[in-house]
Amino acid sequence: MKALILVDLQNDFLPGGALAVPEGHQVIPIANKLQAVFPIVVATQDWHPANHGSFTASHPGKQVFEQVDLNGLPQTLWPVHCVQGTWGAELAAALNHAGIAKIFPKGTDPGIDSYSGLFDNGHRKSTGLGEWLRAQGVNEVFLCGLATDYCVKHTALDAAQVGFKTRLIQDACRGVNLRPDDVQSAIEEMKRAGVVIVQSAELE
Ligand code: VGL
Ligand code: ZN
Repeated sequence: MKALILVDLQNDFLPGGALAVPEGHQVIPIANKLQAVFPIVVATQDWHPANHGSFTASHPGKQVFEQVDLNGLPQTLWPVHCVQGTWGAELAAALNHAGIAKIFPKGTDPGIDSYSGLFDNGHRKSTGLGEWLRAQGVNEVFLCGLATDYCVKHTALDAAQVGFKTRLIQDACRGVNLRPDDVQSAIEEMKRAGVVIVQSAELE
Protein backbone atom coordinates (compact mmCIF):
# COMPACT_ATOMS: atom_id res chain seq x y z
CA MET A 1 0.00 0.00 0.00
CA LYS A 2 1.07 3.57 -0.78
CA ALA A 3 1.23 6.54 1.58
CA LEU A 4 1.83 10.24 1.01
CA ILE A 5 4.15 11.98 3.50
CA LEU A 6 3.68 15.74 3.75
CA VAL A 7 6.96 17.10 5.08
CA ASP A 8 6.95 20.23 7.26
CA LEU A 9 4.24 22.22 5.46
CA GLN A 10 4.34 24.80 8.27
CA ASN A 11 3.97 28.56 8.37
CA ASP A 12 7.60 29.21 9.29
CA PHE A 13 8.78 27.52 6.08
CA LEU A 14 6.44 29.54 3.88
CA PRO A 15 6.90 33.13 2.65
CA GLY A 16 6.40 35.39 5.69
CA GLY A 17 7.73 32.72 8.06
CA ALA A 18 10.92 32.71 10.12
CA LEU A 19 12.75 30.28 7.82
CA ALA A 20 10.90 30.86 4.58
CA VAL A 21 11.72 28.47 1.75
CA PRO A 22 11.59 30.32 -1.59
CA GLU A 23 8.31 29.49 -3.39
CA GLY A 24 7.37 27.18 -0.52
CA HIS A 25 3.70 28.16 -0.80
CA GLN A 26 3.56 26.83 -4.36
CA VAL A 27 3.56 23.24 -3.15
CA ILE A 28 0.40 23.58 -1.03
CA PRO A 29 -2.16 23.31 -3.87
CA ILE A 30 -0.20 20.38 -5.30
CA ALA A 31 -0.17 18.68 -1.88
CA ASN A 32 -3.93 19.19 -1.59
CA LYS A 33 -4.56 17.61 -4.99
CA LEU A 34 -2.24 14.70 -4.27
CA GLN A 35 -4.01 13.78 -1.05
CA ALA A 36 -6.97 12.49 -3.08
CA VAL A 37 -4.73 9.93 -4.79
CA PHE A 38 -3.43 8.20 -1.64
CA PRO A 39 -5.23 5.88 0.78
CA ILE A 40 -3.05 7.15 3.65
CA VAL A 41 -1.69 10.65 4.19
CA VAL A 42 0.59 11.59 7.08
CA ALA A 43 2.42 14.78 7.96
CA THR A 44 5.65 15.61 9.74
CA GLN A 45 5.87 18.71 11.90
CA ASP A 46 9.10 20.44 12.96
CA TRP A 47 8.27 21.01 16.65
CA HIS A 48 11.08 22.62 18.59
CA PRO A 49 11.26 23.78 22.20
CA ALA A 50 12.14 27.51 22.47
CA ASN A 51 15.72 26.70 23.55
CA HIS A 52 16.45 24.28 20.71
CA GLY A 53 20.12 23.68 19.93
CA SER A 54 19.61 24.31 16.20
CA PHE A 55 18.72 27.95 16.87
CA THR A 56 21.41 30.61 16.42
CA ALA A 57 19.93 32.25 19.53
CA SER A 58 21.07 29.21 21.57
CA HIS A 59 24.73 29.88 20.60
CA PRO A 60 25.80 33.39 21.64
CA GLY A 61 28.42 34.86 19.30
CA LYS A 62 27.50 32.56 16.39
CA GLN A 63 25.93 33.63 13.11
CA VAL A 64 22.87 32.26 11.39
CA PHE A 65 23.71 29.43 8.92
CA GLU A 66 27.08 28.87 10.66
CA GLN A 67 28.05 25.24 11.36
CA VAL A 68 28.64 24.20 14.96
CA ASP A 69 29.06 20.96 16.87
CA LEU A 70 25.87 20.01 18.73
CA ASN A 71 26.56 17.16 21.14
CA GLY A 72 28.90 15.49 18.68
CA LEU A 73 26.94 16.12 15.48
CA PRO A 74 27.51 18.85 12.87
CA GLN A 75 24.67 21.37 13.10
CA THR A 76 23.71 24.27 10.83
CA LEU A 77 22.36 27.17 12.89
CA TRP A 78 18.90 28.38 11.91
CA PRO A 79 16.77 31.33 12.89
CA VAL A 80 14.31 30.50 15.68
CA HIS A 81 11.56 28.55 13.88
CA CYS A 82 8.70 26.13 14.49
CA VAL A 83 8.58 26.70 18.23
CA GLN A 84 5.99 24.42 19.84
CA GLY A 85 2.60 26.08 20.17
CA THR A 86 3.40 29.13 18.00
CA TRP A 87 1.80 30.20 14.72
CA GLY A 88 5.02 29.41 12.85
CA ALA A 89 4.86 25.77 13.89
CA GLU A 90 1.27 25.29 12.72
CA LEU A 91 0.59 23.45 9.49
CA ALA A 92 -0.30 25.93 6.73
CA ALA A 93 -3.93 26.97 6.92
CA ALA A 94 -4.31 26.47 3.15
CA LEU A 95 -3.28 22.82 3.49
CA ASN A 96 -6.15 20.34 3.58
CA HIS A 97 -5.90 18.99 7.13
CA ALA A 98 -8.97 16.76 7.10
CA GLY A 99 -7.32 13.91 5.23
CA ILE A 100 -4.19 13.72 7.41
CA ALA A 101 -4.35 10.46 9.36
CA LYS A 102 -1.57 11.31 11.81
CA ILE A 103 0.98 14.06 12.44
CA PHE A 104 4.49 13.12 13.56
CA PRO A 105 6.36 15.83 15.51
CA LYS A 106 10.16 15.91 15.37
CA GLY A 107 13.01 18.00 16.73
CA THR A 108 11.51 18.05 20.23
CA ASP A 109 14.77 17.27 22.06
CA PRO A 110 16.75 20.53 22.51
CA GLY A 111 20.04 18.62 22.28
CA ILE A 112 19.63 17.12 18.80
CA ASP A 113 18.03 18.16 15.52
CA SER A 114 15.76 15.96 13.43
CA TYR A 115 15.60 16.70 9.74
CA SER A 116 14.16 13.30 8.98
CA GLY A 117 10.58 12.47 9.83
CA LEU A 118 11.70 8.98 10.90
CA PHE A 119 14.76 9.46 13.12
CA ASP A 120 16.77 12.24 14.77
CA ASN A 121 20.01 13.31 13.07
CA GLY A 122 22.04 10.85 15.16
CA HIS A 123 19.63 7.98 14.40
CA ARG A 124 19.28 7.61 18.17
CA LYS A 125 15.49 7.72 18.46
CA SER A 126 12.63 6.90 16.13
CA THR A 127 9.65 9.22 15.77
CA GLY A 128 7.44 6.18 15.23
CA LEU A 129 6.53 7.18 11.66
CA GLY A 130 8.16 4.21 9.94
CA GLU A 131 6.72 1.72 12.42
CA TRP A 132 3.24 3.29 12.18
CA LEU A 133 3.26 3.13 8.37
CA ARG A 134 4.35 -0.52 8.44
CA ALA A 135 1.55 -1.33 10.87
CA GLN A 136 -0.93 0.12 8.33
CA GLY A 137 0.51 -2.14 5.63
CA VAL A 138 2.38 0.61 3.81
CA ASN A 139 5.39 -0.48 1.75
CA GLU A 140 5.72 2.49 -0.61
CA VAL A 141 5.97 6.18 0.34
CA PHE A 142 5.72 9.34 -1.74
CA LEU A 143 7.19 12.55 -0.37
CA CYS A 144 6.27 16.15 -0.88
CA GLY A 145 7.01 19.30 1.11
CA LEU A 146 9.80 21.41 2.52
CA ALA A 147 12.70 21.65 2.34
CA THR A 148 14.10 19.47 -0.45
CA ASP A 149 17.70 19.86 0.73
CA TYR A 150 17.02 19.22 4.44
CA CYS A 151 13.93 17.57 5.86
CA VAL A 152 12.58 16.11 2.62
CA LYS A 153 15.98 14.66 1.72
CA HIS A 154 16.61 13.13 5.13
CA THR A 155 13.09 11.72 5.35
CA ALA A 156 13.52 10.13 1.91
CA LEU A 157 16.95 8.68 2.75
CA ASP A 158 15.70 7.17 6.00
CA ALA A 159 12.53 5.81 4.41
CA ALA A 160 14.60 4.12 1.69
CA GLN A 161 17.08 2.85 4.28
CA VAL A 162 14.41 1.14 6.37
CA GLY A 163 13.03 -0.54 3.26
CA PHE A 164 10.14 1.53 1.91
CA LYS A 165 9.92 1.96 -1.84
CA THR A 166 10.50 5.70 -1.82
CA ARG A 167 9.40 8.30 -4.36
CA LEU A 168 10.13 12.02 -4.33
CA ILE A 169 7.44 14.14 -6.00
CA GLN A 170 9.85 16.72 -7.32
CA ASP A 171 7.46 19.52 -8.29
CA ALA A 172 5.73 19.20 -4.91
CA CYS A 173 8.95 20.14 -3.07
CA ARG A 174 11.02 23.30 -2.70
CA GLY A 175 14.47 23.79 -1.17
CA VAL A 176 16.50 26.32 0.78
CA ASN A 177 19.60 26.34 -1.51
CA LEU A 178 21.99 27.96 1.01
CA ARG A 179 24.49 27.06 -1.73
CA PRO A 180 22.99 27.36 -5.22
CA ASP A 181 23.40 23.63 -6.06
CA ASP A 182 22.06 22.20 -2.80
CA VAL A 183 18.70 21.09 -4.17
CA GLN A 184 20.31 19.46 -7.21
CA SER A 185 22.89 17.68 -5.01
CA ALA A 186 20.12 16.52 -2.70
CA ILE A 187 18.23 15.02 -5.63
CA GLU A 188 21.36 13.24 -6.85
CA GLU A 189 22.01 11.89 -3.34
CA MET A 190 18.43 10.62 -3.04
CA LYS A 191 18.68 8.94 -6.47
CA ARG A 192 21.91 7.20 -5.45
CA ALA A 193 20.06 5.86 -2.39
CA GLY A 194 17.37 4.34 -4.62
CA VAL A 195 14.76 7.09 -4.36
CA VAL A 196 12.81 7.44 -7.60
CA ILE A 197 12.00 10.98 -8.74
CA VAL A 198 8.46 11.50 -10.07
CA GLN A 199 6.26 14.48 -10.97
CA SER A 200 2.80 15.12 -9.54
CA ALA A 201 1.18 15.00 -13.01
CA GLU A 202 2.18 11.32 -13.29
CA LEU A 203 0.13 10.53 -10.18
CA GLU A 204 -3.13 12.37 -10.73
C1 VGL B 1 14.08 22.24 8.16
C2 VGL B 1 15.95 23.45 8.68
C3 VGL B 1 15.65 23.40 10.02
C4 VGL B 1 13.22 21.62 7.10
C5 VGL B 1 13.76 22.16 9.50
O1 VGL B 1 12.01 21.39 7.34
O2 VGL B 1 13.76 21.33 6.01
N1 VGL B 1 15.17 22.87 7.76
N2 VGL B 1 14.55 22.75 10.42
ZN1 ZN C 1 13.93 22.81 12.48
